[in-house]
Amino acid sequence: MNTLASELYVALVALDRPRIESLFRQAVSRTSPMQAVEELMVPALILLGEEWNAGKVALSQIYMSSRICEDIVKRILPATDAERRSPSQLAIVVLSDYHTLGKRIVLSVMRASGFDILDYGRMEVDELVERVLADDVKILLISVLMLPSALKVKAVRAALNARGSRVRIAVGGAPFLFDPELWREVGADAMGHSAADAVTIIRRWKENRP
Ligand code: B12
Repeated sequence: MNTLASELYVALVALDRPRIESLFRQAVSRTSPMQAVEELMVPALILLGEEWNAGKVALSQIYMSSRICEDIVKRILPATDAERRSPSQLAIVVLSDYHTLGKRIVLSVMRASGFDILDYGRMEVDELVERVLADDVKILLISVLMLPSALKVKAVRAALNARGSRVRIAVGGAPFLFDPELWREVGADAMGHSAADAVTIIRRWKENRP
């Protein structure tokens, strides 16, 4: 897997779509689609972000390579069906920023694990609060990758508390990985490092464990 990961990184930097697809297929044949995403794609994208920080790759390369990854994820992980008929007490959202890949992966894994979950797409604080109240959501998953967006979770929590909602909030994404105490500071009830963590947290809460 390690060799595949470094080859994938090189292919992503070169925006070599056929090579990316073929490396990804090899990984899937060795493990599972989800493991290939978590163990191959996510680390490669994080490394790209670090290289961008260090001025070694351009934002356009990150943009294009993440679009290619998003296409692959769309094809290999279970489709997201926003129009579910039965009411759900679970919802997921990207708060404020435009980094959507993490949410897509978490959503796919949740649905693949049998959870009926509403997909709110991308929302700002006020709209999110209204939707949570209108849908009577009991568990809200928030994905963010920018620090300013992470800090807005505080406003979501405060507005929901003020309106009497007892929704439980789980958060995930880069700012919470960079600062392990941030999730508590913004008033979330849990933080997950991966899509698999989202499933563990929700199972725990559904069984009324803290
Ligand atoms: C790809 C990428 C982009 C793409 C996004 C494409 C897309 N459709 O998503 C593009 C090029 C558009 C982009 C733009 C920008 N980006 Co950007 N981007 C990244 C990068 C390299 C990878 C993100 C990614 O897709 N990772 C893969 C996904 C699958 O991982 P993930 O989201 O973390 O999700 C996983 C876990 O965190 C977890 N998870 C996620 N959500 C949740 C939720 C719950 C409840 C749970 C339990 C788990 C969970 O499960 C997922 C699967 O494992 C990161 C680097 C990094 N370290 O994250 C920078 C990064 C997030 N970007 C950054 C910045 C600054 C920007 C820009 C401002 C750049 C600019 N100057 O314009 C813009 C802003 C866009 C905006 N307003 O939102 C910074 C943010 C810094 C900060 N602290 O705020 C980062 C951290 C780069 C860096 N090191 O500086 N970016």
